[in-house]
Amino acid sequence: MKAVILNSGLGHRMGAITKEHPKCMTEISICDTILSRQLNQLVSFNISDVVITTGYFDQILIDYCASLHLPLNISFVKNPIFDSTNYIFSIYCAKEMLKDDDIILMHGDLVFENYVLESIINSNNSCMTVSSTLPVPEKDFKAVINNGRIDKIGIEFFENALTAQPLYKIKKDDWLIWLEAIERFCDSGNRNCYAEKAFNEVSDRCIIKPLDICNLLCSEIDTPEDLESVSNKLKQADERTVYMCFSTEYVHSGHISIINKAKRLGRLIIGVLSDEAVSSYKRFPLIPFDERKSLMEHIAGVEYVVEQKTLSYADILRSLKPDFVVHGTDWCESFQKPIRQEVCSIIEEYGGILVEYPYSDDPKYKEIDAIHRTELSMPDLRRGRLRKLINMKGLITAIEAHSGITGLIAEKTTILQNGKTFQFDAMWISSLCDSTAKGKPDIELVDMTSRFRTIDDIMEVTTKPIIFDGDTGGMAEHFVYTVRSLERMGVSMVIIEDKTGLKKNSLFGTEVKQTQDSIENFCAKIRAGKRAQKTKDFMICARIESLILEKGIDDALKRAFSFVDAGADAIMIHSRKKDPTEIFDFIEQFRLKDKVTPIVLVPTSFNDVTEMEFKKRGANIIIYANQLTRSGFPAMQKVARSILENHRAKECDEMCMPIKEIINLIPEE
Ligand code: SPV
Ligand code: MG
Repeated sequence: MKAVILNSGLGHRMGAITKEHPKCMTEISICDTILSRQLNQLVSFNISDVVITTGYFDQILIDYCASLHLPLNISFVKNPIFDSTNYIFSIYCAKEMLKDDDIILMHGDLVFENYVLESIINSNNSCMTVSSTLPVPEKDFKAVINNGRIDKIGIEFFENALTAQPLYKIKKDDWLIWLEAIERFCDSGNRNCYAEKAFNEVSDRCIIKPLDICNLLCSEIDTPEDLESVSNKLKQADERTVYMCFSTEYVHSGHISIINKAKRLGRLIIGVLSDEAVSSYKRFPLIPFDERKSLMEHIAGVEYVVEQKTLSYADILRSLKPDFVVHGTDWCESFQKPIRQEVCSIIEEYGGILVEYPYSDDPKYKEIDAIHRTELSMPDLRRGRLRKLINMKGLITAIEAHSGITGLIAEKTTILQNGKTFQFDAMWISSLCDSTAKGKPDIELVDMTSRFRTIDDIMEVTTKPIIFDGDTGGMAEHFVYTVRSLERMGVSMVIIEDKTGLKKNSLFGTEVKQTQDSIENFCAKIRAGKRAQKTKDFMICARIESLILEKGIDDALKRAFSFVDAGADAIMIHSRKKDPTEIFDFIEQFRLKDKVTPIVLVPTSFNDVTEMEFKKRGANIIIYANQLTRSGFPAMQKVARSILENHRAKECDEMCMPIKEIINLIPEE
């Protein structure tokens, strides 16, 4: 693309200002003339070929351009009869240079802001800037618009006309038509009119669309009064703010490229997503908020950095009211679509503009992302993340996983609700579900080697922290080996229950024979486990079965305090009652004495209590212990029955996940 700047005119209406130099060299701010600003703008949009038509003070103009030392390839074409012709003839003089490319055509006295130039450059069709919000001028250029395209351009038309500025992008094919008309005009001696007069004769073939820039700055300077008003408008335009939000932990060339584009539009404010917001929709950030913020603060041209606490932009946009919000086009189709819609409606409230740049899906960026994912799944990083999440969020959630595929469901399921995203924070490797998947009863029959195999399957395809259901922990002498193995694998927490003998699932309660271990024995097991562990991240959680075995709250509390004294990093209190009262009472009384030890709950029975309520009362980990298993198997039974009943699979097809979705869930690399 080539730029053409028409600078042959006299600019006599500027009076003394243009006594010693052409109009385009008029200063419009402390650092710019009209021309230096235009040329710098072209440089910032990577347009390097420029044709400037000259006339009046041509050598001064040429020397001035050289003095700017810009990386531009400028060709100067002098209109030898500039004082007796109009710019139609200047274009005619330059015609041979203008036949091989799309062009950006502008008058030399035009001042416009970067977003206007960007919109022109990015337009897919030939276009001219018009404004639907500014009053239609008496004397200046107007464009007559019919059926979404420009029919006529001139000062004399009023019907269906909008105010228009001579800033165009003309695609090569359209330009050759217009240029031919210009040639015809000039060859027949018609050299003293606007070049647009020639366009008006071919507008049925040269398709130029109006590009509505509303109130953005794009004005010509014809008089000293124009100069004052445009300079003032320019000051306002220079104050425009741009907002972009990042969750990234590293900055690559793709980020720098979009930041540079955003900076062109105004003063760039960067929002950095809080750790909580990042982990709610993506994954736990390896680099904490403060470091990510500082990373952004050190990028040249970033005005300042703010924390964005939710994925939703609502609060931040309402408080900052940026003129532009910049984002990659990737959110048009991703689960962030509703976030985008919300941004659009909020900025509409105050007249902001959403600017979207193509999202770079360069494989090298995907590679960096994959490396990060791999890092997150490494034992050391995965293990420590549970504690960090509890500290960060106060209350975290875990869902059961018993295989690679259920692990992927736990890993990837994300929902967007009221501008916030929700994911499970961790995975629970339930003894009940692990046994059930193997068709075995939950009586510690599935041995540790097999249970570890399940963990390995899940770990291989996920990154989230793992809480392992260690049943009774077995004998203390065995438990120490379990602790070390789990720790080595990168499991974050083991929960062992204070039962002994043949363990039965707690949800059977007193319907089956279950024996609670003595406080002394169980404390000894906890101590042995704590002594055995090698890292400080690993957590041993003591699970108290007093309520399951109907021994009452006092027994549960006594055990809880003893287990914490023995070194338990967390306690789990279990109940199989629908009514949560005893759980609430336990938490209340436990918290009177112990404000810090995390409390774990498995609300399978008392399932009408919300996470918010548990958090308010002082719980820290909520485990959805068996819902994937309990929902998956009935669906399978139904499908199996349907095939038997119909002697074919057609009837059950609707109940089945499309193969494409399976492919989405399970990536190949
Ligand atoms: C499990 O999921 O295996 C548990 C929790 O231990 S519960 O089934 O509620 O006992
Ligand atoms: Mg269990």
